[in-house]
Amino acid sequence: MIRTKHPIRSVCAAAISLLQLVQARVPNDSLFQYQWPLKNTGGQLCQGCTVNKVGADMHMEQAWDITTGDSSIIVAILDTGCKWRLPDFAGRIWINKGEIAGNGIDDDGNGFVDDVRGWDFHDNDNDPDDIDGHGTSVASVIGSATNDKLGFAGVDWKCKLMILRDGQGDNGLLNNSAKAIRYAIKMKARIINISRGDTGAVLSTEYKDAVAAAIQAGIVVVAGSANDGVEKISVIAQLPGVIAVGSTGPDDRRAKGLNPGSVPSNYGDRLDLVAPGDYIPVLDISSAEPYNQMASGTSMATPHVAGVVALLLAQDPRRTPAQIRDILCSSADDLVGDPLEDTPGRDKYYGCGRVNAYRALSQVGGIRPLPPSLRQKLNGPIEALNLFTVDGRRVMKSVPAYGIKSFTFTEP
Ligand SMILES: [Ca+2]
Ligand SMILES: [Ca+2]
Ligand SMILES: [Ca+2]
Ligand SMILES: [Ca+2]
Repeated sequence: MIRTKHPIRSVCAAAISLLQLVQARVPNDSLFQYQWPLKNTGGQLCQGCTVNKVGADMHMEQAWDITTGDSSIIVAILDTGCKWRLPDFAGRIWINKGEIAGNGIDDDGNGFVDDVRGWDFHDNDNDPDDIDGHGTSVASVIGSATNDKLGFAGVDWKCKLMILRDGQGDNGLLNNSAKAIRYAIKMKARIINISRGDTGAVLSTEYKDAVAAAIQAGIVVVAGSANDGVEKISVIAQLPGVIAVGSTGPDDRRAKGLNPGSVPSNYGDRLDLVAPGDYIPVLDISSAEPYNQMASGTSMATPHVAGVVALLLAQDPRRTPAQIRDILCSSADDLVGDPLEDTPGRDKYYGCGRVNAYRALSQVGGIRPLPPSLRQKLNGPIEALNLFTVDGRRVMKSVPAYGIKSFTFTEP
């Protein structure tokens, strides 16, 4: 009789250890609790925000139990640069190991002198620092130093951020971007993040060729759908093979700009999927305190997807851009948004649905092809990031100031 207890105990112990195997991995970053895109606990985010919905998130805690990333995966960020000296980027910035700093020599022969940490294609120098703030915010979503007890967690904990400054605010020239894409190809990036939504621009052959070459080289290119709230997808996001990303809020619905601080998300048949983009806690450079602001727009949705792509490539670096897009699409959460827009299956407002990192990483095989994309007629302004403070001080662009009283970051 007594002996039979041992097997039962063993079974119980095995069941407990199995439960422990699938439990969530929670980073110790001090402000993780505010990062609703990673885990949405439903708490109030800010005054005037859309209501937070429990589970309206990318399911990162479960995803990180599968992988937290790989330091060999390089994510190129084409943006306004990055305030890479911030402590919450420690260890995350890509370093060109073939280049010796400060000797005035192009040691690795890639055509750029002393390009130790990316390149500034706007000023044509080797310091892709950020004086705008947009690129820093984007970079913080993908790859804030994670599990370092400080500030934010990134979607990916280990990938390296290749900082390629190709513009300054809205004045970036796309011919700088084409050069930056060529650099990313040459220096073996696996992902290119383009948080830029231009529905009116005529893209140069140089630019289109560079994007096509990147995808041909196996680079996953992710771009935002643009921020006008209309049925027009950015000319960049609709290039063949590019993953087109729209924006949702903490209620899992498409961002419509109806509440203060919300920035409306463009939609259309070419949209691939949506990701959290409204009210995103981000690193900010407008004051000495980098942790008191949120940002909204498809600019913020795009790096959430880029971060998940980095995890998918960490899981299997052989995956092609088309396979990555199919995995993201077939694993996205359908029917979580506004029922009038998020109809069963793919729709023009949510694409395949809201990105779900855990389901994406759980889905080994089972890839299904996507329907061919439709061409869209294009017109409209270049997108802007709406960055605002918790106390209502307007920092940049787009919407009027408003007061947020309940959103306060506190260091433990
Ligand atoms: Ca060089
Ligand atoms: Ca050098
Ligand atoms: Ca951190
Ligand atoms: Ca749907």
